[in-house]
Amino acid sequence: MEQVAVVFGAQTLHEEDIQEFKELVAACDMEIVQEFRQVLRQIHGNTWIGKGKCAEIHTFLQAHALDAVLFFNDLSPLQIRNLEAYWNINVMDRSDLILEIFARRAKSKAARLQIENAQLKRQRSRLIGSKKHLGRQSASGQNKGLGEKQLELDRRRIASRIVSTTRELKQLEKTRMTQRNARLQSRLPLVSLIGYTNAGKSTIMNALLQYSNSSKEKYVYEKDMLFATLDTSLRRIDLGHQSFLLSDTVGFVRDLPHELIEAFHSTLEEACYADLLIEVIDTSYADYEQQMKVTSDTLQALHIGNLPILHVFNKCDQTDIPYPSMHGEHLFISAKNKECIEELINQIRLRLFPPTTMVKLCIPYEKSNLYGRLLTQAQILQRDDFEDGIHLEVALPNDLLETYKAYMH
Ligand SMILES: Nc1nc2c(ncn2[C@@H]2O[C@H](COP(=O)(O)OP(=O)(O)OP(=O)(O)O)[C@@H](O)[C@H]2O)c(=O)[nH]1
Ligand SMILES: [Mg+2]
Repeated sequence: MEQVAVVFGAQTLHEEDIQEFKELVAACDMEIVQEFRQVLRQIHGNTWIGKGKCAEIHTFLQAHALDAVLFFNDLSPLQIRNLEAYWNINVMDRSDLILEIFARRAKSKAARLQIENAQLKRQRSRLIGSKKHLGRQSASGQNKGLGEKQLELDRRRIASRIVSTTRELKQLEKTRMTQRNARLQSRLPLVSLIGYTNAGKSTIMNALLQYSNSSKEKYVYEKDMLFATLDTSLRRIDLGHQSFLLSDTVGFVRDLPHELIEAFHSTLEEACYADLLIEVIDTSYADYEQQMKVTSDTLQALHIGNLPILHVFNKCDQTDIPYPSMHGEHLFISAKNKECIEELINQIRLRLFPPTTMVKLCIPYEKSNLYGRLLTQAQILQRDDFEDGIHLEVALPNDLLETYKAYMH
């Protein structure tokens, strides 16, 4: 396991944000050996933190062999380069850390390519900065040819890899589009689980899979860890004669690196076609309202803020809130409780499937176009052909009862 030091430097430091950052470090499988904190009166352009703190960290690093220093905030390419040169160690900021979590643990080909692409773009922006830096160095006569040649080689390598990953991603997008069209033709409605990381999305997906008696191989990974899920999974949920598709995907976190929002866009595009979004909220977390704000801001950034949404306040077993209970569009549950999952299913059913009544119809053969229409509007449970026409047993949406009244028998 890599050993790292962490620097918390900001004008205000909130304990929950510090805790969340430590959980991100753990999700990247790194061990924090030392923490440094500094409440900054002002941000220092070259190094973010002050001179004295830089020197203190330098002394610490000389006495301890660490793998990296992580910053709680984002840094500019110049700040990273200055700090790396001073401390002679790998320096990562918050965005680097989040991208690294994905790079280490994402499994699907699309997710891996998206992250590689995002990381390459960050590397490129750092190289652009270092041109000036090397320029200054060469003016004083140090390593002129060598540094510039290496820089040029790095730049070319990165540029060509960006081109090839972008091309591969486009190809994968085409495949996904074909799959999506097939799905749209299947006419199964799609429900997408979204929300802040660690809210319980995957746990809810597994509970719904269990409810619909799916085999255990279909279950997804759930764990008390930030970014436990890094790839999208799509599963079919069968409820007697009604079915829908359910997608589980990456959770959100505050201040996502913008390269990652871009990468999320294609991962989350499935959600753009959802008939219903289920936003899962960790109600046991003190500041869950802030997390809801992050989710709604991310949905806006992805242009899917206007889809129908059911808010599911999860983990009520760790609060005083009674559950299951429904208040407007807010459902309070615990994913670990069977009665709650039944109530969730009820709420999904109400939103996806209009209420129906079982009726028996007789459609004369000369009205076969009516039969064709019925196939798209209602669920046909039985068909028998008699002399006077097609006899059907149908689950008919209530708003169509009037239309087919003349054919009931
Ligand atoms: N007490 C309690 N724990 C829960 C509940 N729902 C989920 N958990 C736990 O919360 C942790 C996170 O659950 P996940 O389902 O992995 O969360 P997620 O939203 O998929 O998280 P990411 O994939 O990281 O975005 C797990 O340890 C679950 O067992 C609940 O209703 N009550
Ligand atoms: Mg998950």
